[in-house]
Amino acid sequence: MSLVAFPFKNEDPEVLIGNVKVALSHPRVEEVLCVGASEDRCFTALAEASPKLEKEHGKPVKVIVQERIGELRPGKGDGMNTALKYFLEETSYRRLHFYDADIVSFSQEWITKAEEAADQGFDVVRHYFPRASTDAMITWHITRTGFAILWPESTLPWIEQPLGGELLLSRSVAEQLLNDERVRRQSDWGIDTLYTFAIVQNQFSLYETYIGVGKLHKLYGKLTDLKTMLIECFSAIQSLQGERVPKGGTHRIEYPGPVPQKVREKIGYDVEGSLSLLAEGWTPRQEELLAYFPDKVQEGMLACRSFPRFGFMDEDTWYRVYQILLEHFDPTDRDWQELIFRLWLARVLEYTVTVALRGYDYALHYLHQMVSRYAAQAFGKGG
Ligand SMILES: Nc1nc2c(ncn2[C@@H]2O[C@H](COP(=O)(O)OP(=O)(O)O)[C@@H](O)[C@H]2O)c(=O)[nH]1
Ligand SMILES: [Mg+2]
Repeated sequence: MSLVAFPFKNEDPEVLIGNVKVALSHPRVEEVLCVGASEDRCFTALAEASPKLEKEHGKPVKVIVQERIGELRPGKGDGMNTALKYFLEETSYRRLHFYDADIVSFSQEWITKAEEAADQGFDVVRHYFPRASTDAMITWHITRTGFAILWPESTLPWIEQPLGGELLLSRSVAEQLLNDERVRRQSDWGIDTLYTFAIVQNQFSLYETYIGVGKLHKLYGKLTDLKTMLIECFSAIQSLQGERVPKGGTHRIEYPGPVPQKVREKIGYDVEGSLSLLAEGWTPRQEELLAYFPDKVQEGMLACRSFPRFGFMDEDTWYRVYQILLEHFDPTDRDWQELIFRLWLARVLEYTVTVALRGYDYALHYLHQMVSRYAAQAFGKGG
C-alpha cells in the first residue's frame, strides 16, 4: 500500500485539493501527505480542508511544513526530503508516490500505471509526458547534455525526463536516498537531478511510464523565472562530476503514443523577450569571464551587448562551453549566474531557429540524436 506526497509552494489550493481527492479515491493509496514550503495561503486552505477530506475518504490527509534538511537554498529539495523522512519514520507503507501540486491533468491513471510497473518488480517508476519542441530546454541542454558528457556509458542520458517530479519509489529506494548525504544536502531545484542520479548510481531498476494526456500545469510568466532553476540544476550536475556511475542497468521505457496537436503547436518560451535578455545587464566582470571560452563564443557574446547574436552557439560549441562551465562556473557568484543564463539562452535560441523551426518531429528526433552524439563523443574519455 502507498503514500502519495505533494510538495507545494504558493499553489492554487483548489487545484491541489482536487489532486488530493484524486489520490485519496485510489484503492492503492492509504494516505496523502502535502508538504508546504511555508504556512502560505495554500497551506492554510489545505489545513482547513483536510478534516473533511479525511472523513469523506476514511484516510489520513497530513499537511505539514517542510523541515530544514539541506544546506543550499531552502526549496523543493527540503520539501521532497521531508516527505521521504515522513514516509520512512512515520509510516510502514511499501511505496511512495510524488506528484507536483499544480497539475490540472492529474488522474487516477497516473497512480495505477506507476503501481502496475512497481507490481512487476521495478524499484522506481517515473512518469513522462509529450512535450513541446521548445519546452524542457533545461532538461535537454543542461541535464541530459551533462549526463551524456559525464556518464555516457550509464543509463543517465537516456532517461526521458530526468527533472520530472512525478515518480514512485519503493521503500528500499527511499531509504537509500534519505541515507545519502548528497541527496539530503540538495534542498533546492537540484533535488530531481540528485534523486535521478542516486537511483541510477545505485543500480535500482527503472521504468518510465508514458502519460499521453500530458502534464498541464502552471506556466512561467517570464523566462527569467527559469534562471534560478537553470543555475541550481547545472550546479547539481557540476557537484557530481567526480562521481563514477556503473555501466548500464535495468531501464525500460514505455513506447510513447501520438503527440496531441496542442503540444505540437505550443511555443515553449517568449522568443522576443529572450532576445532582449541577451543584450541586457552586462558587467565588466562578465566580459572578463568570457575569456575562458573559445574566441567565437567570446566575440559573439560581446556583440550581444549591442545586438542579439546566437548563431555561433551550435551543438559542438555548446559541448565545449559546457565543459568549460563544469570546470569554472561558480554558482555563488552573481556574474557567473548571469553569464551561464545568457550562454544557455544563446544555445536555446540557436536550437530554436535552426532546429525547432523545421517542425515538431524533426526537432524531437534531433534532440534525442543530439544526446546520442554527445554521449558518443564523450565515450571512453572518462568524462
Ligand atoms: N515544499 C515545497 N514545494 C515546492 C517548492 N518550490 C516548488 N515546489 C513545488 O514543486 C512542484 C514543482 O514546481 P513548479 O513551480 O510547478 O515547477 P515546474 O513544474 O518545473 O515549472 C510544485 O508542486 C511546487 O508547488 C518549495 O520550496 N517547497
Ligand atoms: Mg509545475
